[in-house]
Amino acid sequence: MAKRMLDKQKWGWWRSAVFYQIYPKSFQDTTGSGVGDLRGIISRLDYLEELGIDGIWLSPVCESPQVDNGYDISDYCAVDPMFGTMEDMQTLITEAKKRGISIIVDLVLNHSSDQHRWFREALKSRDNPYHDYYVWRDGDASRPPNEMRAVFGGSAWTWVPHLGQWYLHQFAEQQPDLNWENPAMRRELYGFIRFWVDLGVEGFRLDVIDQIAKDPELQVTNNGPRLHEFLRELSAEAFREEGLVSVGEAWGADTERAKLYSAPDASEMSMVFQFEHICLDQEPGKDKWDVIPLSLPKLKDCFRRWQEELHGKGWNSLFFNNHDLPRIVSRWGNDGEYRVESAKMLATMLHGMEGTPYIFQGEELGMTNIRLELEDHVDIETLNVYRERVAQGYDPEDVMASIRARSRDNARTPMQWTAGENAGFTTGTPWIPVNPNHSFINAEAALADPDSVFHHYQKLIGLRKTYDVFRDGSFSLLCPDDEKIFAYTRDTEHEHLLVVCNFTGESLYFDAPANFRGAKQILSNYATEAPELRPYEAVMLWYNDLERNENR
Ligand code: TEU
Repeated sequence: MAKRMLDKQKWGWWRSAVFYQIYPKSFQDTTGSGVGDLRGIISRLDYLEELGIDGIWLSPVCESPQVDNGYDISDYCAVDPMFGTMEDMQTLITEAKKRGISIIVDLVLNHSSDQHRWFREALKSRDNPYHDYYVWRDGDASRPPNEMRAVFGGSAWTWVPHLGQWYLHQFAEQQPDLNWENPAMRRELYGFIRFWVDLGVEGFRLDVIDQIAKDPELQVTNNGPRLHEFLRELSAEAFREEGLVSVGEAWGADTERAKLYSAPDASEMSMVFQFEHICLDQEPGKDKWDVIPLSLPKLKDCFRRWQEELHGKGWNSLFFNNHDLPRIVSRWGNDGEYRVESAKMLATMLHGMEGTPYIFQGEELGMTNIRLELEDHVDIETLNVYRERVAQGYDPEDVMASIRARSRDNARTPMQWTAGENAGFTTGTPWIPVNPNHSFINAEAALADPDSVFHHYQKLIGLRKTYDVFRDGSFSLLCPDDEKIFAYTRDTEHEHLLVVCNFTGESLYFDAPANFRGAKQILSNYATEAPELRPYEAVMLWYNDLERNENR
């Protein structure tokens, strides 16, 4: 299918686009260091062009001590030497653009690294001009200001004896939170953003943007009192003028908030990237490590609500995977016998909806979770939870079971390019183990097989560019209580799309709505048609009632 280029001068081009997330550390190494690099990404642009994507969300490549794999930035305007040089970055932007691919960079504006010049200055004295760039509380060493916990474990406060103060960090101790109440700090951040705009990037993914407006007294930092005011200023100062795409990561967004974030007047951001559909398998009051069974009706209801409420009023991201989440085929699919079918089915279900789809590297190959021993894990969150839970008396075997299901390292194993050594990712020693299943799950094999998961994603991307109903259609959920089938329609005035997905390994029957009788099957994950829905089968039917009437 020939790639249809989007007119990126037009506001809202990203509503017809499909993005691809690259986690640079694990994508392609060209130096033998065992860590992916920018030249590696450049060498794989043809592959991404063939897939058909319109933009790359690049996880952070700025200078960083890598305590949290680059989400701890020590210089916002420098490329970490581990990934290459600023020249490599420039080449990546230019080469991607030639292929119709925009580069969207990750902005970590909620916190910096403790190695950032600002924080080092801030530590010098309470009167240092940079001291107020961070969030401090006076007190004494014996008792943190409150009970707030850090996402990666322990208290969210760290004591600095020579200042007699605590500083706030919602994530690791080495990721002090920035003080957005300070206007000089905010202005400096906008300057960094303009630096990247001048370099040629076409948008930004804003890390934990709902956590920037803090009110630590409340012990909750999501959706703080001045959040939307800050976002409007950020947008006006840094990207609204040029119509650059901006994607806000917001774990705390409900549909009402999301409408503010992604209002069509572009006063805040282009779209919201929220996680309600991901957190459904988490019980209230428990955390993600307490794995509970999945409920398809709950998942459907969640998608229905977001689809209905944002239609015409906001814009959502569509994703199942990113660098923080386990592989979807190992969660909602079947990573054994029906890996290929279920990977395609999940993609079909997601890409048929309203929003901008994101493919996380390797998802287009149907990459799976990995089974690692504790000593092979790298992620700070994973290692901390093991330590904490075992100390609390949990059975280490149980803790390992939830780590295998939930660890972020599942997403971070190297991209599987070939069946050869280290999956073609590196000639050195990979920084994190390569999944042994690269012997049969790899890009080389996928490209050679017309029925591969890769080619299914390629078709989905092509369909989104062919039929406006993918962007514009209103959503209606069918059979909401069915525990095995996810089916919905999308409708514009004349175009109609039906998506039917079997979430089980059984054959099932499904009665398509009468108006779809005789409609064209535009996609399926089986080579032949059958009266029943086979294991993990997914189909898309489409018709345009104007064309139909003409044919009559
Ligand atoms: O993630 C935000 C975030 O809250 C996650 O860390 C999430 O809570 C966690 O994965 C759940 O287990 C962003 C980045 O995507 C993540 O990689 C960073 O570690 C984090 O922010 C801090 O910058």
